[in-house]
Amino acid sequence: MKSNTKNSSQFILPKNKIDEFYEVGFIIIENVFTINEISNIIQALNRLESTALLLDQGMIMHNGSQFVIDKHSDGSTIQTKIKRVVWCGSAEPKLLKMGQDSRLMQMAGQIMGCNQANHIINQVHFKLPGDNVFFPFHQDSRHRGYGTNSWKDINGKGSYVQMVMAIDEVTLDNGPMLFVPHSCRNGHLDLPYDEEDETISQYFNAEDAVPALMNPGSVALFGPYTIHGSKPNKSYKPRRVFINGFAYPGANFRDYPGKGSGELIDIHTE
Ligand SMILES: O=C(O)CCC(=O)C(=O)O
Repeated sequence: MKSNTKNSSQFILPKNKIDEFYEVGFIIIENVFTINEISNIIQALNRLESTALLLDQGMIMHNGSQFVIDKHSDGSTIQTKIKRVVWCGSAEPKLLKMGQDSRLMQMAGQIMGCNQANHIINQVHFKLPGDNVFFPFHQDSRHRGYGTNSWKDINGKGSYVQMVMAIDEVTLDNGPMLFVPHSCRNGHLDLPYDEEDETISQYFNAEDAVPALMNPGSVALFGPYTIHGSKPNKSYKPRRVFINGFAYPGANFRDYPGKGSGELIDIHTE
């Protein structure tokens, strides 16, 4: 078990924000991280991107992180699409430290009502211009294995929180995350993970989804049942996000890829 020590002052979420998290399904907390901290994260992301260019395609374990990469040739050059880097903090320890920063951990504790949490997601999405990376509408409860032996909802409220930190400015053009307000109220729906599957429209109306526009350093928080997705980046600038996910102790039974993933972390409130 590890304790989060960095920046150990109290970071308090107002009660109305916690209520909004459970009622609307997502909240955005602005300016959680400073521009200096974001610059440090960018240096780590640049190194991960350079590494990805040298790796084969597929799901490649490298330095304890899983790089998910597509490569294709356009005739003369090889194009690399980095879909995600899972448990990125093994290859770049600074990202593990930032992912367990006390501001994130304290928000996780206040939302889930716990003083420890399992850190199960520590991931980067690059979404570079022209890479056509997108994420079909889904609930994270599917990825966590709700309804199977992989997950037990211990706190009766989903037992999970995902936090997406904006590294670049997130605009309407660069593929912002799209959240369907109040979709969390219906619990786990077992949605098909496929944009083409028309049965998905019986569960929600994609036109209701709202974009999460954020400045670098802001963090979007959402629960396991909130329906969300994102479209490709149509701009000329990257839309990188750094994602961390925390489970209520005892909720998760799945092993996630990455050296050290799933660690139980103590949450200090002062
Ligand atoms: O990076 C994105 O746009 C999608 C992220 C996402 O779907 C998630 O964090 O569950």
